[in-house]
Amino acid sequence: MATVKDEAESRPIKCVITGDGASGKTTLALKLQDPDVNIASCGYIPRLCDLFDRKVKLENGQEVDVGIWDTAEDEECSRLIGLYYLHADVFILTYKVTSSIQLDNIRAKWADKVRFIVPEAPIVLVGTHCDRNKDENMEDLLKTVAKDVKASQCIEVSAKQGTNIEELLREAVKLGIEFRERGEPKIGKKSKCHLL
Ligand SMILES: Nc1nc2c(ncn2[C@@H]2O[C@H](COP(=O)(O)OP(=O)(O)OP(=O)(O)O)[C@@H](O)[C@H]2O)c(=O)[nH]1
Ligand SMILES: [Mg+2]
Repeated sequence: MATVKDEAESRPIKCVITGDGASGKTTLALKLQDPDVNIASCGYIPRLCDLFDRKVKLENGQEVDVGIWDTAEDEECSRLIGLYYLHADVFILTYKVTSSIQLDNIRAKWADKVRFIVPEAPIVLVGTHCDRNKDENMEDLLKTVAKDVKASQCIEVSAKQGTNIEELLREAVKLGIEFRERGEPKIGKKSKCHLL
């Protein structure tokens, strides 16, 4: 007979995407769910918050169910956002590589919000829109922010061009599995930024 623990362990990995408005969360969630989706013509109508399911095959052949939770910076969603964060296995915190303000807001706002609900969960800092020119000083700021929020990983992606989308998903899933299995991700040990 399955126990409550077994059921908890067989839940899909919960991956929550959060960050400033217009930082590319919904576009990224759609692309993570289906790498072949044509963002420009998919006809998706954004809602408050949304959940997308996907199966991911890891390098070791293991197939993992993932729930990708998109959130919005909307006023109504802000009130409920803690509920969306509950039981997350991994957080993707987004900022546009063209905006040092959005990156700074990760430290000033978003990391505290997620750590308040799931203090030890791994955080992946994701610079979106990497098909565009970066803001000056971004690399230095990224190093500081990643250290301050104890990010487990930093990746730049472009949902428009499909850059690093699968890499991000596999990395997030690995961190989520590790967090769930051991309950102690590698936060605080090292903060490595892979600008792929
Ligand atoms: N050039 C470029 N544009 C992108 C990329 N990802 C998203 N966008 C565009 O950025 C805009 C905002 O993207 P959304 O995905 O709606 O942003 P969001 O974070 O979900 O916004 P809220 O739901 O309002 O918080 C849209 O016009 C997207 O088409 C990208 O990788 N490159
Ligand atoms: Mg959105």
